[in-house]
Amino acid sequence: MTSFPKLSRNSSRHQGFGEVKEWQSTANGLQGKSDLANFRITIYHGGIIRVQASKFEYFESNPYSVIVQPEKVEFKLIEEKGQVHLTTPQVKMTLDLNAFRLSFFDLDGNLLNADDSLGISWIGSEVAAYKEVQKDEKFIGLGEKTGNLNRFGKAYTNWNTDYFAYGVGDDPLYMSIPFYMGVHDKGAYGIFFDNTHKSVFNFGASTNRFIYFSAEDGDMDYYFIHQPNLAGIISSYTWLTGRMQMPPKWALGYQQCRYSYYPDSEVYAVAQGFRDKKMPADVIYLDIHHMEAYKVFTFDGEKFTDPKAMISRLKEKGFKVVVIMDPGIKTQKGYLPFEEGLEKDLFVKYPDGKTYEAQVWPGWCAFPDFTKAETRSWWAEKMAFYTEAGVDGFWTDMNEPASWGQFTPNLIEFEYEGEKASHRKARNIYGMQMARSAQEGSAFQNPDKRPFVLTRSGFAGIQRYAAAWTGDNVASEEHMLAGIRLVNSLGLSGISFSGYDVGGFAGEASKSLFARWMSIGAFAPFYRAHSMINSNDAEPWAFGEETEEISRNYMQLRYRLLPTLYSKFYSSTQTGLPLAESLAVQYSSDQHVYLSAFQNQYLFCDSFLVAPVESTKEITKVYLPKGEWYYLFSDQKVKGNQAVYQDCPLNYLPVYVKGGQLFTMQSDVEFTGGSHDGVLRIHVYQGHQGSEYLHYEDAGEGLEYLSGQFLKRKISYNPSTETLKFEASEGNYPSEFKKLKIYFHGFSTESVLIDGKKRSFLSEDFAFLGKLTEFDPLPEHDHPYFEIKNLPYLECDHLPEAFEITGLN
Ligand code: NBV
Repeated sequence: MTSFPKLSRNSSRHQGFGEVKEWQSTANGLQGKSDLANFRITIYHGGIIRVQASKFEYFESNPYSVIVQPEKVEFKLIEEKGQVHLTTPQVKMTLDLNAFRLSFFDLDGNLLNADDSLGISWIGSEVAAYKEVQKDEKFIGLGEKTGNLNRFGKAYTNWNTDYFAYGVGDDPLYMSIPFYMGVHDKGAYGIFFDNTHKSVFNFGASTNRFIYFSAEDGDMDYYFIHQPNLAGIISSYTWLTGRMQMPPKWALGYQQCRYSYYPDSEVYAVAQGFRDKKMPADVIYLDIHHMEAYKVFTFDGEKFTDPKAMISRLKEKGFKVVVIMDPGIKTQKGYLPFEEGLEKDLFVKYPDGKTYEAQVWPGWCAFPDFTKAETRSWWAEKMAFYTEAGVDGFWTDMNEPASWGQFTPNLIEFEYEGEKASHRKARNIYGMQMARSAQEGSAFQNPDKRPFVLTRSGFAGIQRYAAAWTGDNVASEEHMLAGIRLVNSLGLSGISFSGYDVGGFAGEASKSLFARWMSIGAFAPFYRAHSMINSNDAEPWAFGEETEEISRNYMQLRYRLLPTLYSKFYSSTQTGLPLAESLAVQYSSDQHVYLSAFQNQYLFCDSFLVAPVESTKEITKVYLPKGEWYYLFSDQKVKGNQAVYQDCPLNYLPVYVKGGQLFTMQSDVEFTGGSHDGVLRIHVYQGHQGSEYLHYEDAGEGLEYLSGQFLKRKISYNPSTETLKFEASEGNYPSEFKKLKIYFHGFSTESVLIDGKKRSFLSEDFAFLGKLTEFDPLPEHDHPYFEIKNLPYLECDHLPEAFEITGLN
């Protein structure tokens, strides 16, 4: 197809796509052109249609985010009265030929999404798609964006930015995920705008006509996704952009960070602190002071005289070590990484070939061009420096990339997989490619181990390479809640493994704020406390006894829940669905979930409804969607579809369990690899809607699970047949749990049949959290304590064969 750029002297005016002058069907869609531009529509699978439009002959595409090719799909194309109708097994699309206007419908003819009459258009190089707003439409997602769950009325920019101590409404932050979902009465859909330039999503700020998304340059290139529900849309989005790989189990444990722990004696002391205080923990971080003059791939020889010995001593205590890696390479003669990078031509350059330099921690630095395969392999080789010392995980920071002045000149050049691109196109992808290099480096150095990478910056698809944290938050109540919304929003956007700096990075947390943050963090996919240089100590024992005991309680609860967490992480690697899931996913048509009073609530690991609340509140309102709910700590049963008042004393975070669900627990351990008592506790909750739970085990590290060394077993509770069914175990990994102890919550029967044989329940008093020591002699200051009295249970062997428990009512 030939079409040429239409250059105009007056490029600041809007140029519409114009009338489609010709079109043809293709193997998986159609393509055509107007006087101004070309378009191509490609069916990726029944529910995914890609829309591309360009003023140039070739369509540009992002080589980094989408990892699949279009599937073969049966479709119909008809031209009728100036419109082309495309029908796939899941969506109908109409293209208005006189103005290139697209509308998407479900197969029943319900309108899901339609272009405004301004359609796809340009202002100079800026390209935009203008869309109608449907009645009561909600807009959710867009990854690491502050603000409300429903983004209607606000505009957001995607431009990866280092933003120390950002405000809870500020934008943009470190990571860009140009994917959102629209939800309204007629259905839901997702749009992934696959353009790495600076982009804008305006959901109705300063206009009542439309919403739009636009990019400074590049093509219009978006994927329209339709599925019957939001979970299906998120799964489709992660089918396109990939899913998290199974992390090592230790990464699910508690992690302690500080800017910075040094020297080595302090690192030991902190690690030992956890063991002495009987607080389970798995990871300790080395922030930038581990380096000599902040130079990556060095250790400060005075602060860390023998890093290898230090790390091996920490390992004996059950700790893993994660080190920070910043991209900036000091431009110092004789510093090998700099010399090598220059010699091998691995750095970002000015267009005239000179090395681009900017200042960061080490002083003037060069920046590895991670959009170049050679640079990624070189970085992977360099990482031997850390892995040989025994380092287990990698933390990529400052990879927006950040530099003093925070204003990178746009003309600098990146390889962009051979295409060559300026900073305008490469910035948003840079951090993701650094995280990729870290993951590939970890795998290259330790081919038998699962990598763990934590990243600050990223773009769509980052979930394939790294976990994410929300950067430099502040020790305040509003930040604690804002972090939850950020994590929930990341989950809506394909990034399951994320968290925030518990306690707040900048500023000082009060005792109560820290305690509450530790409780909420126990219900975050990534659980790490971190704090800033020159601030007070912020380990969980640094805030006095009450905070210490509350923190310990929730850390222990997290570790006892590891069988659930690990199983749900596995499921998320298969489905792409979040571990911390905004209520909007399962209850998208319930208006309450979008209200500011309830928008922070989320389901954690499918079973737990967490209602985060400030530490200053004693009572809060919780919205319980339809169904039955149990207050976790007392088993009190509450009907759904209503808001309830819930006491929230500092030692009890409002958490409810959804009726009909089940989850698994183990006995206390010191760290994820520590030994437990070999009994898998299963908690089943009576409800009208049952559930299916996939129990998953493997060695926790290593890759043997990919060749059969796993154990998978479906456990399902069916209230209509009153059955709890254990399907036969699959896989070759022998269970760590030899016995089962099954707790029955909310059931009235006193006995059941196991494979037809009658078994009477035993019972015990059960508590999810320990009792706090009463430090205050006045009884009115006592902390509440909840115990579930006479909780019925049964014990049996954990045999791999299928069996059934019946008579559950
Ligand atoms: O490496 C120091 C910090 C780090 O602790 C923090 O988590 C990052 O977000 N880093 C930013 C650079 C300086 C922050 C003031």
